[in-house]
Amino acid sequence: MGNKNWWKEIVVYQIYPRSFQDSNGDGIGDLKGILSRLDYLKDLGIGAIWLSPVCKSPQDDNGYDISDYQDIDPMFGSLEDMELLIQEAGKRDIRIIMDLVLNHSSDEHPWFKEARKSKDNPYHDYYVWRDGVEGTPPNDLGSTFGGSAWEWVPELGQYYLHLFSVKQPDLNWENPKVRQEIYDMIQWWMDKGVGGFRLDVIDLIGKQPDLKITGNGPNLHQYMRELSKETFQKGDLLTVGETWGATPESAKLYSNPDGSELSMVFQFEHISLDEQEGKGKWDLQPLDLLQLKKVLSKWQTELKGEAWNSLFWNNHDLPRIVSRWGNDGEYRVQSAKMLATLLHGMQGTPYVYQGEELGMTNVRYPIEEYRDIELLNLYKERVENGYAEKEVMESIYAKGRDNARTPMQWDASENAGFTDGKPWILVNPNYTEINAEESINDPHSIYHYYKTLIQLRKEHEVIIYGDYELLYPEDTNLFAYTRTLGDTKLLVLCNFYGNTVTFDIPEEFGEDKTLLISNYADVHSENELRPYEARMYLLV
Ligand code: TEU
Ligand code: CA
Repeated sequence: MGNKNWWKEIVVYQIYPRSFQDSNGDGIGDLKGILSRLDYLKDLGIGAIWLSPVCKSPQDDNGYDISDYQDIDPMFGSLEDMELLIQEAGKRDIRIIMDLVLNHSSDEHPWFKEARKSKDNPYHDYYVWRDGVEGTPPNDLGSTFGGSAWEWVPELGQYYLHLFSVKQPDLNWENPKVRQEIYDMIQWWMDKGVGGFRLDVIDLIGKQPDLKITGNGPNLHQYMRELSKETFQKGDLLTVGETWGATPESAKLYSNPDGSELSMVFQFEHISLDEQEGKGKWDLQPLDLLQLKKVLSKWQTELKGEAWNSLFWNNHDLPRIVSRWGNDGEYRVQSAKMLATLLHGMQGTPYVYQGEELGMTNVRYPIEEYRDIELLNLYKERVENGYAEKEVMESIYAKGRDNARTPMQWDASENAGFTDGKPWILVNPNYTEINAEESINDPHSIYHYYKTLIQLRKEHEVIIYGDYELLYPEDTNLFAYTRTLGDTKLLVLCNFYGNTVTFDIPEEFGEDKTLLISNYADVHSENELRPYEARMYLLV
């Protein structure tokens, strides 16, 4: 594959291994399970798989707490299984993108076990420590998972920093030894033939905790450039950073076309639009479509020619988009297809999260059936602070990360074909109607719609490289835009809601246009869109 822009032209599929396919009956997905589903992924047409972490981990944060970066956790399989997966995926023109968690390790990593032994241990400064007095943390920095970001270690008389769980101590990127260990580890994975890396919360590695700076620290891009030069630039990789604080300006550094940092980043500005101003993910407000149009269009136009977008609605941390911003009841199929059309018509590399192609939905479980540390900590914190349990549960139903982590729904057999054991988390009860087998057998399913969108991207360069222009910016129901590449134009029309809307189709899309895809069987009227109706036209 000599095409240096291959990562701009493919669609990536994210697998959350724990919930994808179990092969040995322990109720937990594993690498052999993924191997058994490679032909399903090949048929879908994707070009790379982003694997959430499978390295050795005590699983405090489901693998985002790594205790050995160069070995596979036995619950997922072995290094040989990983090497076989890389090889078998490669035979199907699918690259494997590893999830690198470099901001923190597990507290069970040998480095941290050494570091906490004494202040003069050679590994002590692999982490972030501050002298202190018990009960008086260095400052009020908080952990994303609740409580203080500082944990007291009595035998040292010091606190260590953990921006996530207590079992996820932050690595000290100011220490060149830490950086070199990381570069050596990445090179080791590159030598095994991985096709790229997803970099967990990479915008935090420049943190200055004494100044209470966490994201976008002053040395961040210096570290990014060194990391890229010492590793990624020595290969032909897709590299994507998770950067919650990215702006179009910083994205032009992260994904500079000169390759000095990464291929692209996940920015989350659109994802935060249904949060109450300054309150965070659990305090909800309805999405304002005009805001969504403004934000997504800004990212389309401001990166043009200077950086590259990722395109996503879902991942393992986010609720299912058809429940969040679609209609997972009467119009589940139409709205899931509309959301897919809206995203896959844009410029950038699209990411499909496992089950998104089936229109999998959120769940509403009793609290004891949830597993995610983030939402369980939230529940405890808010109920203890007097929030009505019903209100807390509504936040969890809407935004809890376990919405994305219920097992992949393969068929209507017990546990949706995910496991013949007891699943680590309940399967969504709607698996009898929503599953891959049913979708593959239904030519009008969301699955076949995704397959067509992925194929259209391969067939029409305008979808990959065309310039974006938003239409009807003030329309509060219609999200429509064009893409232009030379004489070729694409028109994407999406009715974002469940009422019928009328509009005037742009004159230039008069007669000789071609309908590429639609989520209704017919075109009732060119200047009308039925509930959640989406259409993509080509003009050459
Ligand atoms: O996520 C970073 C992060 O801040 C979000 O997960 C956060 O939990 C937010 O509430 C999501 O809605 C990354 C990984 O994707 C996540 O799974 C890990 O838990 C986290 O980092 C720590 O490694
Ligand atoms: Ca298993």
